[in-house]
Amino acid sequence: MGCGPSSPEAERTREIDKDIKKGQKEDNRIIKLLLLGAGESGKSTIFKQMKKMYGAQPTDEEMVRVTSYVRENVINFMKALCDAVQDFGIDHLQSEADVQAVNELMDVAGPEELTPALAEKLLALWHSDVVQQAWRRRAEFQIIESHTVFIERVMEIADPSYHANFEDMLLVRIKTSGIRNEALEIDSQVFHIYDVGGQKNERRKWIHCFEGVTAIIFVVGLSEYDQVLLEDPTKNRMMDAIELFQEISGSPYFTEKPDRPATKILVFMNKEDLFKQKLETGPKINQIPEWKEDFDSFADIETRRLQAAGQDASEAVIGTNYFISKFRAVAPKGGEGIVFRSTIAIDPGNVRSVWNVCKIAIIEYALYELGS
Ligand SMILES: Nc1nc2c(ncn2[C@@H]2O[C@H](COP(=O)(O)OP(=O)(O)OP(=O)(O)O)[C@@H](O)[C@H]2O)c(=O)[nH]1
Ligand SMILES: [Mg+2]
Repeated sequence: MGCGPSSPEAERTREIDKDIKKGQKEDNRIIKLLLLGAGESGKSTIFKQMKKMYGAQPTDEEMVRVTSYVRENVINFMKALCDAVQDFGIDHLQSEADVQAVNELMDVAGPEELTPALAEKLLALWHSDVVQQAWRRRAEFQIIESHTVFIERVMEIADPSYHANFEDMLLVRIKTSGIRNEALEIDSQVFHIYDVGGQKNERRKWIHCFEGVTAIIFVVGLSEYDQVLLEDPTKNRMMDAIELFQEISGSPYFTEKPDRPATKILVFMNKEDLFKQKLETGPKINQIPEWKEDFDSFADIETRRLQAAGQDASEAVIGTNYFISKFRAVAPKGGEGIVFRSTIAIDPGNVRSVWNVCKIAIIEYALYELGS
């Protein structure tokens, strides 16, 4: 090896090396963010909020689709309740008008059949004693809990002039199948955000987006501590989320390696609004078989800790901290470095304020830890 003037070949090699390095640097500047979590936890709702915040507005075509889905969601909501009334054997309490309304509803084949006349009957049915009895036992069957908002507004939704707005778009339930992604510019950084389907049969597809991930937002349905999976009625949803989190947080794709640091993990304890409502009116955490063994002892210690620190020791805070402790316990190094936040994905103000803090953590992590 000499130190003399470089040959044209050596010069070209140097140029190519420089180009590769530049390309790698530019690639590194792209922040790859995955939204992971079980089905119905709220991933797509957060994805929609992010797209809206950073300029990707829903198209007219999408809103027409949402309008139709809202109508379908409200029909499915009432059908699920009527099925439950029958399954629970509480139909003997029904009035003749209720029986007719149920029969009419069960014949409805599509969203276009939701007429104002049917809507009126559905609203009366929803407020009837029998349906409310079934509603109180909703953990025993599958229903989208947030769709009380739709049934209360069914007269407006059934009106031919109804067009869904962005709030409705956040509330609507459309199951994700496969992987969606969107490139968004956030604070001068390019984020590639991935939204995946969370039901069990969707999870095997996730691996296709596991390379080169900067950060993961793992979404948990906090209010689902008393519910079972749609795809497996023997499995408690919160327990499934904890087991899934154990797999993800310990996956070799995301843990630290000699040539790269670990993927940044944030956990959104979502559906805080439904969680608080459920703690007031539904079963308590210590009544659920999966949690009753150690919840009370955790709550005792946690209450004393929070009170001594002069902090909010409400049932919701203690419940949230209890589940956070379960997630930490299954993560590597006791969940060190993992950020937990309570969220309400259907509330734009809430998501914006939580995201404003989280995005800084992600960008700083990408810039300093990953050295891009
Ligand atoms: N009240 C309330 N409803 C929520 C919240 N987050 C999500 N939802 C509703 O819960 C339902 C499921 O949310 P999605 O965002 O579709 O859930 P997902 O995780 O994308 O589900 P998959 O696509 O099956 O994996 C929708 O009807 C949402 O509107 C929340 O914080 N509060
Ligand atoms: Mg989804």
